[in-house]
Amino acid sequence: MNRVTLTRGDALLIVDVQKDFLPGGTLGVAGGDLLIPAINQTIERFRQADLPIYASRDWHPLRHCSFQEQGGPWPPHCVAGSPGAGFADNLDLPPDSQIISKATDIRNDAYSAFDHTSLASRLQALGIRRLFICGLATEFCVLSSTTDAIKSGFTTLVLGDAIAAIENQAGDGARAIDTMKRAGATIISCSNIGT
Ligand code: VGL
Ligand code: ZN
Repeated sequence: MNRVTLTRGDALLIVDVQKDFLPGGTLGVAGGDLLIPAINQTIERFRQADLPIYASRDWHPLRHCSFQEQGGPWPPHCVAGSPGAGFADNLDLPPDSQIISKATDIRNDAYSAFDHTSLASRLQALGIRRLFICGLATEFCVLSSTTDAIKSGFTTLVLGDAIAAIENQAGDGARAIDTMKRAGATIISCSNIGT
C-alpha cells in the first residue's frame, strides 16, 4: 500500500481501547496492549493535521444482556463508570477527542460505534468523507463499525497493524479482515499515513 496523505475530510475512529479489553482485563484481548504505540503515533498525525479524533467505548449498564449471568456470551466487562471501562492509561487521547459511548441499553448489545449513537451525523456535520479505524476487537466492534461506516457512505480505511482479535475460534480475526475488505474497506498500516 502506498502512502496515504491526510487531508481535510479525514477523521480517526479508535474503537474500544479500554482496560477490560487489554491483557489483565475481564475480556482481555491478547496483544491488545501492543497496539497502543501505533495508535498513539496515528493520534499524533491526526492531531498535527488538525483532524478530528473519535474514541468509542463499550459502556454497559450493570447486568447488561451480553453478560453471562444474564444469558449472554461475555464475562462482565466495560460497566459504565467502572475502572475497567476506562480508556487504556497509556492511550494519548487529546482532550478534545470526541467520545462515543455505545451498548448503553441493558436489553440490547451493540458492537458498532454507529449503532444507536450520533457518530454518523456528527461525522457528516463536519464534512468527513474518509474514516480511519483502529482498535478492539477485530471481529466484533472493529468489524461492525467498519461495515457500518461503509454503509453510511464513508471511504473506510482500517489500520491493520492497530487492531487485535479475540479469536474465540482460530482465524476469526483473519476472516473479519477478509469480510471488511469484501465490504469495501482498505487495509493499511499506520506507517503508511503521512501528512
Ligand atoms: C466487544 C465483545 C463484547 C468489542 C464489545 O469491543 O469488540 N467485544 N463487547
Ligand atoms: Zn461489550
